[in-house]
Amino acid sequence: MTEWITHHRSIRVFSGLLLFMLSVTSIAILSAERSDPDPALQFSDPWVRQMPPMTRMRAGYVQIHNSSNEVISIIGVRSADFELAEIHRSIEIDGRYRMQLAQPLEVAAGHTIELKPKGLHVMLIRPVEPAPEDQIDIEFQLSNDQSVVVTFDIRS
Ligand SMILES: [Cu+2]
Repeated sequence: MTEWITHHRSIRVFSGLLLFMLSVTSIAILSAERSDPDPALQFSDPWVRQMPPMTRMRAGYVQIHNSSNEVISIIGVRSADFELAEIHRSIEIDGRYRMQLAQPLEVAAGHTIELKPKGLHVMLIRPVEPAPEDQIDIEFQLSNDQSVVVTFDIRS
């Protein structure tokens, strides 16, 4: 009888722990998808160039304005639709374009930077099947611990 009570108690402790772990997991998922309501950086005119479905890489473009009074850096980007996302800079060397990693990307206080063709871009690498057709959500992680989810339109 004593043994049964002990056993019963441990099940209750275990299910309590399981519930706790589940709620921590859901909080983590919610915060990963949540945009901060008043982010230091504002994103405008976000778009990704339409590519054939089999293309392994896409480029995203957007204007980024820093409305705060301090330097804010973009320290990471990610999208659930791609295995990997990075900010790159295209540079022309001897008439050929090459790309280099441009992270962290600093935006000076009060300034606007433009990610545009042949310049800075968000590189989206290896789409998760099925490849998105209309819109792509990209999350920007900022140096002030804010994160911003921006919906990019796919355009030709
Ligand atoms: Cu690139």
